[in-house]
Amino acid sequence: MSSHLLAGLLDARTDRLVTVAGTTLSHADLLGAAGAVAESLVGRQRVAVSATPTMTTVVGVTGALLAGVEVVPVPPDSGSAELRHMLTDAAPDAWLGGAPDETTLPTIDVDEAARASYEPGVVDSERIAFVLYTSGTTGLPKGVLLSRRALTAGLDGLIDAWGWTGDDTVVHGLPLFHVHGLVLGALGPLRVGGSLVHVGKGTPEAYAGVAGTMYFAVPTIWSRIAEAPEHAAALRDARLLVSGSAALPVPVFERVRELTGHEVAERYGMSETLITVATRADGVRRAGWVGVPVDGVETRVVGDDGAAVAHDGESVGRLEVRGPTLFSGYLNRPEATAESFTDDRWFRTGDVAVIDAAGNHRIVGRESVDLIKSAGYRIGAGEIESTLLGHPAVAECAVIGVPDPDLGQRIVAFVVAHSPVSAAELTSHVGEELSAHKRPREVVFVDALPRNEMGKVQKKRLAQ
Ligand code: MLC
Ligand code: AMP
Repeated sequence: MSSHLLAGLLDARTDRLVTVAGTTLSHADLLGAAGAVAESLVGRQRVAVSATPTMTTVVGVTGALLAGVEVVPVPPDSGSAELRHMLTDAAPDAWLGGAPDETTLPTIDVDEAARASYEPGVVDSERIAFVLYTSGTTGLPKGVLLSRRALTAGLDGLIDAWGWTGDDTVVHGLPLFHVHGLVLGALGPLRVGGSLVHVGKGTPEAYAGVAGTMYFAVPTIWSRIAEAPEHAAALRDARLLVSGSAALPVPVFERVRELTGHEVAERYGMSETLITVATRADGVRRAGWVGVPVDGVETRVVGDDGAAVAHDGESVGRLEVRGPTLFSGYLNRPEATAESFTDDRWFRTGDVAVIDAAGNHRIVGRESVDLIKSAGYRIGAGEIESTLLGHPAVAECAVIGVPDPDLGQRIVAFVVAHSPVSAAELTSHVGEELSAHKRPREVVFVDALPRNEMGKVQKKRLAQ
């Protein structure tokens, strides 16, 4: 395959189709519309895109990638504080496509009907393609800088692992502002030259309504499919069902197998590393295991002392990775970037894992209780706590993720209030400042938070 990130799209085929929220363009037409966007981006360095699940987003992002302009995919439901942070930190030149009402930046139109014959120039592979915002345990979300080299290597690893070709049609309903939906789910088909159907919202009914060869979903969607036999049956003719972004529960793997005849292929990754470990289409599928390193990636597990842990399928350690799929650092955060690597340049994932002698990986959990995964979204407890503390009625608070059969973890906030306030008011305060999926599902009012002698909140006791 050509080295261009969008190699498959550049073939401009008329029989490969991209459908997003009911609008369909052939690769030839998408290339024409994106070429017009690329022409309008001359002189721009970095643009923000309100990443709604629409064709406008796909055309806008594709145009920026053709032009070699950096994209900041902004979650469309971002609250005011989150939006302000991203715009200040990333300082984009303009909005591409629709912009939030309160913007003061110039906007550049995206016209899905435009057709330009744009000749993409050569773009340095280390040039940044995306600034993807992702939560840490504390503080505001960090901008993960993803180069074209990382995206190309990450997609090629999966193309190899899954025998993914231009004959495949990918079906999914994932958000277009994170790695899963944006990189795998949108750029993947454009790199390989295949078709895509984005169903809008990831419901079992929507997945069942489209005939595809590969279905991508987070465990929450698989678990809902496992509870909808009439829709699950529609996936029997697929080639590959893929799960990622959080752990797929073993009973869900088993139920999906009963209903569809397929063993879901799990893969593991992060915003900072892209997908580093994947179950191969022609490899072993084991419930609870996420596969082997993709081409070019190396992994290791280390103990508390930093020494390597045996790859014996049982010994647990901190997972570290290295390879060409890794990010280029956090935007404006050199210390955070440096801390995320070991002295010998392995990236510390923060996940705890087991590796067996054949190189298969099982993700056991996360090191920090302050990084929550809910419905596949990565959410920092610290960010929600700071936001709650910004409400005048809140004196103290602690946020945890508690196990949830549908969401993996659900966000629960423990609050000490010094004046009367309802749970609903606090929940909507978080939604207005941050975004919808960061809202606590439950608010528990307490007289005091459990603390140790050092004054630190004992989150494990709260979870009990
Ligand atoms: C949610 N709701 C609430 C609420 N939270 N209402 C009140 N209080 C709260 N705290 C509302 C929602 O707005 C919604 O309303 C309804 O409850 C159901 O919400 P939900 O349970 O969250 O479900 P849903 O909206 O159906 O979405 C589920 C989902 C979605 C799985 C489709 O969460 C999703 O797309 N997740 C994917 C995240 C993802 O892509 N992660 C990848 C990160 S990249 P209403 O009115 O709207 O119905 C990565 C790398 C890798 O991790 O390895 O892939
Ligand atoms: P994000 O940065 O949103 O991409 O989230 C990355 C995190 O998601 C990882 O550090 C893991 O904790 C989690 N994750 C991704 N894929 C899997 C998987 N297959 N199994 C378990 N956890 C996963």
